[in-house]
Amino acid sequence: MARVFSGIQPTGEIHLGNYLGAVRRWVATQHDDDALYCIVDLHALTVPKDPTELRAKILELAQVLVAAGLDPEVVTLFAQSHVAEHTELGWVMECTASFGELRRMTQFKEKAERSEFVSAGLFTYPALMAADILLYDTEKVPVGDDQRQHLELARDLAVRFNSRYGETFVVPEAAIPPVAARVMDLQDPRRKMSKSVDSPQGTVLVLDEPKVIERKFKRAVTDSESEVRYDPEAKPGVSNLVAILAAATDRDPHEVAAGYTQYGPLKADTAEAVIELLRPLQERFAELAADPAETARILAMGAEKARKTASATMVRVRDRLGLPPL
Ligand code: ATP
Ligand code: LTN
Repeated sequence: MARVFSGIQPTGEIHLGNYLGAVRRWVATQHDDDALYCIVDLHALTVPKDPTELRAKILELAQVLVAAGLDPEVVTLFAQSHVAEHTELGWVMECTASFGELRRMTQFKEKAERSEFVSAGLFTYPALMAADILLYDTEKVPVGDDQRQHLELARDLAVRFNSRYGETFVVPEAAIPPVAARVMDLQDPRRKMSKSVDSPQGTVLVLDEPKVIERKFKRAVTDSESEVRYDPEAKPGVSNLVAILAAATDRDPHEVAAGYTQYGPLKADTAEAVIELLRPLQERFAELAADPAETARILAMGAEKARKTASATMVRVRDRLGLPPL
């Protein structure tokens, strides 16, 4: 069984892009791999957050992940801040990465441009992400395409550390979905659906009520011609709808497109497929949300499992670096 690790930020609401691009695949492969899924709450602190809101978001995210079908008895589901080794190795990774390397990260450049206050943590974010991955001898990291550059850095840091101090870390591989798992915004289909961009009508949340989902799809931006075709370059809006319907019903997008001649029925069927896809998740979420103590127990159990591997890795790292043993 391959060791798998991935992370998701407890910021904003989980949307259809997170679900189709990441979470659904985590659920589908949970029995084939030895997987850890981490709610990266320390990464969320790179941008100032309201404490009450953050506390609620962490619980809600854990509940959504379990409601989506992740079984906390099968995978290790935990909060990053519960395992102190993440920050410890994060510092070591900051001392392994160069300033120039971090400065080249495109996510940093984009987020820094959009922000008034740019924290030092936003800059060193990829070093903490490398630590998350390397702590667990991770072989595969399932992420969306947007994380490719961060993963390359994690690999470079593992190789550099190993060559400076001797074999310590497994060098991880990215597992990026073969079919374009990049869900686009329904109002601006040239931009990916995102938690941190304000586009309430363009973002379908996994916890949206059926009526709301229906309305968002009905108002989705298409284009002036009326032909239905899967062609993301020339027809990004229509192709996004086709891709969502194809993903929701496990079909090929070209085959899906061939079944339609008008936008109206395509929108209606996509909305219905998404509503049906999310229905079981929404029902389970309602039960889990009613019992926050159970969610806290799940996270505590996950942290305990994660800590075992993480602390063994840190013993090795300290020894390699010449730091005194604990
Ligand atoms: P932000 O908008 O703040 O960057 P995000 O919506 O990208 O947040 P993350 O928590 O950073 O969400 O990512 C969780 C996972 O979801 C990652 O593996 C990421 O690659 C994937 N993901 C995010 N947005 C999309 C999308 N539109 N389509 C497919 N996958 C996505
Ligand atoms: N940077 C990622 C979240 C993340 C992550 C990780 C993903 C933090 N640590 C480790 C994979 C492995 C994001 O913004 N999606």
